[in-house]
Amino acid sequence: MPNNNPRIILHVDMDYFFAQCEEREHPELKGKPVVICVYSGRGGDSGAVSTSNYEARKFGIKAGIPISRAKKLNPDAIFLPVNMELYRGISDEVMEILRGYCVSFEQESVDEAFCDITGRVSDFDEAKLLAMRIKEEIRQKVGLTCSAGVAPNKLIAKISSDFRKPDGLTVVKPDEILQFLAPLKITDLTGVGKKTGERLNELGVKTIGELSKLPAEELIREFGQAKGIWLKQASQGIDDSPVVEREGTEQIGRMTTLKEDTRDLNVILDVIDELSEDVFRKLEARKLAFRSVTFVAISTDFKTRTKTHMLEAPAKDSAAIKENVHRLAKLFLTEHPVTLRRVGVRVANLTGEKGQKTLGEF
Ligand code: DGT
Ligand code: CA
Ligand code: CA
Repeated sequence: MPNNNPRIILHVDMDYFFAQCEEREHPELKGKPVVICVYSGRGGDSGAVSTSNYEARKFGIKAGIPISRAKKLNPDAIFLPVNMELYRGISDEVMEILRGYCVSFEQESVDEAFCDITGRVSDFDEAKLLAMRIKEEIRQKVGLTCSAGVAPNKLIAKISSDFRKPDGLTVVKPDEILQFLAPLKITDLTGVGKKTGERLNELGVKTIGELSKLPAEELIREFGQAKGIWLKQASQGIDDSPVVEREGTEQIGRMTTLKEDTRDLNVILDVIDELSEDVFRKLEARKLAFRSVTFVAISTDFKTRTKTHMLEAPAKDSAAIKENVHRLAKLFLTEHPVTLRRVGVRVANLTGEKGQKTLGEF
């Protein structure tokens, strides 16, 4: 592609992700301060805050602070333990939607992804409309808000998704990059950590604009060749890294809410057959095989549980999905005396046509 045709990259980051997942599962929490805690296992309140919703942030409760301190800041906040299964399930729902819109896709963490939408839209104005549509689809289908950034590369897309939060959308066109970056703090530059930030501050550099004016030689002297050059380029918004699927992260799944809460095996099997067909169609379209099959169950008490089976060899037929997920669902119901609200089917450990990993490594 000629250089005068800019890439168009979308970055999506879910708002106060773990806490927002809990709000979705427990609507009565909405409007109250919610704090998600990683308990250290040493008893009592020992441990740290993983994240908090915006109501809790008003009290100064944020990721990384000790739980005991959070409790002092607001003893009436709702404190919940991390429920990673729930967040992964919801993350899969979001990623599945995003994947549908992009030429290439890269999940960056449980709540973040890059989509290369070059060619899917003809310019940045169309890209903005697409980003709005994707945000709306996530809101309707998943029930969560997110913040998005659209820019000519991953670096600027990520910074712009963080620019207005929550529920934000920031578009930075190629000729707006320098003016967008100039006033931002150097630590807003993804990849510039606390230590580098402090060193740059000592050199009298506070903003990205100021950083971009330092001679490359000075940065190289200070930080070494690779990092010096990177800092010089990043401060000018230059980033050529491609959007590529990360190995092992890819899963294909479908979830649905049951018409009525039930633990009737036949009803559940009918629903998971339909979900399995959907999953199979997606695999078939991309000629992918899978090695693991997962049954996802969300019970009426809002707990998400999964059961996974690893196949001995990769499979690519719908029967292998259905048979395994049937067995897992039966097993699940015998093991758990619960009534189900939502169910899902998911396959993972995906491989390409010839059996190699979907990415790189042979
Ligand atoms: P945001 O994006 O500012 O609206 O808020 P979050 O909570 O989505 O923050 P983000 O995107 O940095 O992190 C996504 C999730 O990852 C977050 O909901 C909880 C988890 N997480 C973030 N920071 C920490 C941390 O320091 N420790 C642990 N255990 N989990 C974290
Ligand atoms: Ca987030
Ligand atoms: Ca994030």
